[in-house]
This record gives sequence, C-alpha cells and structure tokens, in this order.
Amino acid sequence: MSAATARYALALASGLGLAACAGQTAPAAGGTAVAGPAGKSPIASIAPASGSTFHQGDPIPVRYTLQNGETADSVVLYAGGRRIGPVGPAGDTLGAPENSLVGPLQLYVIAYTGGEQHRRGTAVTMMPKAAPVRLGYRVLCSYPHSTDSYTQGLLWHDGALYEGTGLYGRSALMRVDPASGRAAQRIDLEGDQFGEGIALLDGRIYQLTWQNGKCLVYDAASLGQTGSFDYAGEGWGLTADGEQLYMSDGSNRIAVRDPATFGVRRTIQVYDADGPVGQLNELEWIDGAIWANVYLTNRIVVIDPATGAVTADLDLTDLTRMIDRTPSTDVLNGIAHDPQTGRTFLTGKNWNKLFEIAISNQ
Ligand SMILES: [Ca+2]
Repeated sequence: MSAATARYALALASGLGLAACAGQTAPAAGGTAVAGPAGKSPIASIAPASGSTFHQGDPIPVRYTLQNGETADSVVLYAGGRRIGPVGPAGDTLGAPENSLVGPLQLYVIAYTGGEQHRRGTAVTMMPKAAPVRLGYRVLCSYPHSTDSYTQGLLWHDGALYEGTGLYGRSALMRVDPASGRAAQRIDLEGDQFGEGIALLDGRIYQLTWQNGKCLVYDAASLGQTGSFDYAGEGWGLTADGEQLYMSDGSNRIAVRDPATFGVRRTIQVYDADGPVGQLNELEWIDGAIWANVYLTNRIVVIDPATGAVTADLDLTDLTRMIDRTPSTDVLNGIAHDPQTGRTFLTGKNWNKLFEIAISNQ
C-alpha cells in the first residue's frame, strides 16, 4: 500500500468523502477540465472514465496524462472532496477500503503550473462489496393493531409501543398498549399536518411530517409537545442510535442529524448490489444497523450506517398474507425493536395485526 493509498483509505473510512457526494464541493466531473485564471489546462485526460464502477475493497487505478509539451510543478489527487496527496505522472492505484462509503465518488487532480492551477475530474460509483444476505424469519406471535392506524413510525420503549400515524386530519402520536392494540394516550396533529416517522432519544420523541417541513418534539413521558424543528424536503422515516437521529426522505439517502439542532451531520447513500435503493421509508436501529422498509414493497433492507451498503434483507411477502385484508389495508410499514429484550415487531398501514418476529438465517 502506497502512502497515497493509506491516506485515501483514511479519508474514505472517515465518512468525510460525502461532502463531495452531497454536492457542496463537487469538482468538475466527467473528465472535464476546469481551467485556472488563464491558459489551457496542462492535463489531457484522467482515468478511470466517468461512470466506472468499483466495489468496496477494489483497487482504483487513477491515471492522468499531460498535454504534449506541457509540464506541471506538481499534481495533487483528491477523492471524495478530500486531499489525498501528490501523484506522479504514472498516477497511483488507490485501494478502496472494505468499509468505504458506497455511492458516487468524485476523483480529481489539480495541476499546479507557474502559479496557476488546473483541475480535471471524473466520477465513479462505489458499490457494496457483496450482495445482501437474505435473512429468514419466524413469526413468534401476533397482537391486535388498529386498522385506523396508517402507520408511519413505530418504536418500542419500556414495555409500550409508540406509533406515529399519517394522513391529513388523522395523524397522531400514540402510546399503544401492545396487548390490546388500543391507544393509552393519543396526541392529534393539526389537520394540515401529515405525520411520518418517529424516534425516541434522551427522553424526547421526535415526529416527522411528510411535506410540512416540521419535526415535532415531545416529552416522552407526558407526550406534551416541547418544541419543533424546521427542515427542507420531505420527511419519511426516523430512528435513533442513542446519540443521533437517522432520517429518510423517500430517496436512497439517509441524513444523520444532530438531535439538539436537527442539523445534518452527514448523509448516507444506500446502495445494494443492483444500485441505489430508493423509497426508504420507516426505519429502526437494530444492533448497530439500520433496518428500513422499502415503500411499496414487502422488502426490508439492513443498512450499514457507516457505509450505506445494504448488507442483508428480508422478504416479508408471507407476512402480508397473515393479515385480514380490507380495501383500506395498505403496505408493510413499521419496525420496532426493544434493545433490552431483543424483541422485534413489524406491522403495516391499517393492518389488523402487529407481529413479533425472530430472525433465522436461511
Ligand atoms: Ca421504527
């Protein structure tokens, strides 16, 4: 491993490479040259070609050529918006670490010549190192679930189920008695608010809204609202790892947010072996991974929060055949986990049952 490779591994493993993926510092991509204040770029080409695909752990050969007769005082390589270091005319082969972020990766070199700098970039895609492991499951038991609950958020805390529901005029946050499926306490949202995912962290419950741009904050003990945060874009799923919040927005992105400010700390792009996994919906933090419902499917994906790679998945089609279907029965959505006992619960929008499941590797 070269020195540049080691620095590259550090940059990617740190998760900081997402700065460029999020677009804030994205360099010119597609092999385009960005000239400095004057003059023609001395860089003739850069490889690998834009659109190239690599897998976590793959070597990435980065090469550049200079125009005929051109020289450069120095050429510096950047990956994912991070400076890697000087590279010689032969370029360098970067070893992407096994735990590198998946998704778009911007690579570029800057040539420094006589006080000018010229940049040329390329955009590759980093894919997960392996296809997801298909997990099997067993249904341990089922509980009643209200067919009036359009489930958008689900969590378990201290022997009670907390549920956030959607639809205009019907959205609520509820503490639910799991044995009866009835709400022991219910807080109705305003009629123009469409409730979405919920998460509990440090004695507070956070509840997203779909297109209202508002995250409602409650005291978890009383369910009294204590405040709110504003955000841009849509709100879909929400969960917490004990320190920070993870939020989906219907795309393949999960934003990691500061619970004190709701500011975005970083963004994970979720990919499986086939590419980006969009429509990520309800979320749950389970044993260091993020479980996510994929909207309009019977699939739950298990995401590595450090990289965005889907490491495992479940096909819940059989579970959808175990409920009493009516015209209002909607999609699988809702995952809750009790970290104290390891119990995991699943349900769906307007389903009449909530299931407790156990994972059994097939
Ligand atoms: Ca959840």
